[in-house]
Amino acid sequence: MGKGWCLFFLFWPVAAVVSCAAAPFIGWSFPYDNAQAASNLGIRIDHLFYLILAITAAVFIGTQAVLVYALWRSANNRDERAQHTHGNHKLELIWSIIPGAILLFLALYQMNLWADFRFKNHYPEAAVKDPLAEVTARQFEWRFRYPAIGKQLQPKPQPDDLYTVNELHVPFGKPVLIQLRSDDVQHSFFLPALRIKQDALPGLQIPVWFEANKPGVYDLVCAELCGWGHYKMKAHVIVEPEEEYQAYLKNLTQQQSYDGLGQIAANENGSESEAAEK
Ligand SMILES: [Cu+2]
Repeated sequence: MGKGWCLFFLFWPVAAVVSCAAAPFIGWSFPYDNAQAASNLGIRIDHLFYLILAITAAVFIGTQAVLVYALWRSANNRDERAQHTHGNHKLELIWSIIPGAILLFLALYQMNLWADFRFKNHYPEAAVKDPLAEVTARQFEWRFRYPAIGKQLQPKPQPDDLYTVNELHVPFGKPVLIQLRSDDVQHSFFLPALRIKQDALPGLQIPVWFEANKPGVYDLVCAELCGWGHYKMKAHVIVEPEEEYQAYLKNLTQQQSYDGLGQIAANENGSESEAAEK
């Protein structure tokens, strides 16, 4: 193999490493502000991702360097013959034990995060006691049901529940829990900016908790191919301070109980927060 080919095979791993290293600076990395997750769990998940990325990057760079070295050496010395060996007990032990140890380390290292994320007995108590809303995925939209102000979310819909479609308001700085359901087929509740993803399964009510740590408007998308309209199953999650969230609920209550006569009672906070959204 000529030196040109050596350079060709050197170019691709270098291009891969450079583009990965540059990704966060040119917006190719995780979504939103400097690729930083908008939830506390999300930041921990990202740390885990970067740890695994660092380990795989070290292995990738090491193996590619050896490969290019071997190519370069054979290009320089055409007479040198490769040595054929068959089976090396020591080498096989080494390349079984090292990856095994790394996998074991990762498995143990991520256990706390996984438990905090997925085990119901690790969920924050306050959020479990007073769920924020019920989220129902259906072909092809997201429906949200909040309890009336001052009341708790009931498993069955109540006459004074508040409803919205494709817009979920969430206070930031405190853990919240939603009850996730599906009306028809399998969907997936995916908040990329918060690194939250949970399948919604017909017949099941699945609790999902998260703590948003930055105000903002974030995408909520369906991450499970659920039919022809899957692509348009997009909603927004508006993360805002607690007061604004309460004002929003107040406004929603007024709109929903409006009987069509006269004007909707003035609610300065509510109309203000609504205006701010637009
Ligand atoms: Cu879908």
